[in-house]
Amino acid sequence: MDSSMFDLTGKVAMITGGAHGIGFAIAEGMARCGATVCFNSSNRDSLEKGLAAYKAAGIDAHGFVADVTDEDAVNAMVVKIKAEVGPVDILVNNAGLMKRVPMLEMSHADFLHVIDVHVGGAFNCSKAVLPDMIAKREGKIINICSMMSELGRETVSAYAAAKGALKMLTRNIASEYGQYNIQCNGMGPGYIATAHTAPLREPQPDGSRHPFDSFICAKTPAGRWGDPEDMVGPCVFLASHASDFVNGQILYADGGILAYIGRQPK
Ligand code: GCO
Repeated sequence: MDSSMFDLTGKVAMITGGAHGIGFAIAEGMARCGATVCFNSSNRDSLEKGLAAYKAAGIDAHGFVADVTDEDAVNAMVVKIKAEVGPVDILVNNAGLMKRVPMLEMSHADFLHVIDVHVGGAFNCSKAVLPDMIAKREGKIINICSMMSELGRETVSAYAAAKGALKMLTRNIASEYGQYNIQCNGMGPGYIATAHTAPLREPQPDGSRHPFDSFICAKTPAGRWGDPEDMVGPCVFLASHASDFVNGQILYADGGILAYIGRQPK
């Protein structure tokens, strides 16, 4: 084995929700390691912004509008990718959304929608790409989990339920398809500085730090929020031959927050 074990040259990578944030960073990193990048957005406006961002980064990405909760749209997208680019070798189930609402104030419909995007979307996309991976006797599926796959906190009941379910879907895909040399693992970000977490970091009206910002930095050994770029190495590892005997695992790129009781207040 040598460094080529991390090389993704010749691989087709599909990153759902890859127009921005962590998904974009992962896709860009995989492109830098040789992969051809495909991504989807749920709407044309987000897709165009994503395509412009990839072009600005010097990456010739293939973009598609598809709602991951719509199985027919996902199947049509995967057929189109196979025809235009090639069969998907690496699937990153990244698409998701957040509704920070106390459970007692959340409707059943909103709860189910959060679950459907994170879990139903991963189910639909994995089901669409698995047949070609089985035929090739090779494939990588990476589910973007979360610290909320392990921990709860106020106002994120739907998101935590979804990320917990995604952890178990990861283990089940690994169990069902490992026999075909397909590896399905999760990557669990810690608290990452993106638009998704911007409301948790905004300075207070008096200019002081958001209490949650201070809280997370005290709970993270590194004393900082992660960057989307911190997610790239773990995902390239899970997408590459370097992880061919890693299956059903959740790799946390969280700065150590899950291992740490937290820094004593001064
Ligand atoms: C929140 C955050 C978290 C992080 C991430 C942690 O509201 O607590 O949005 O959910 O985004 O998922 O892994």
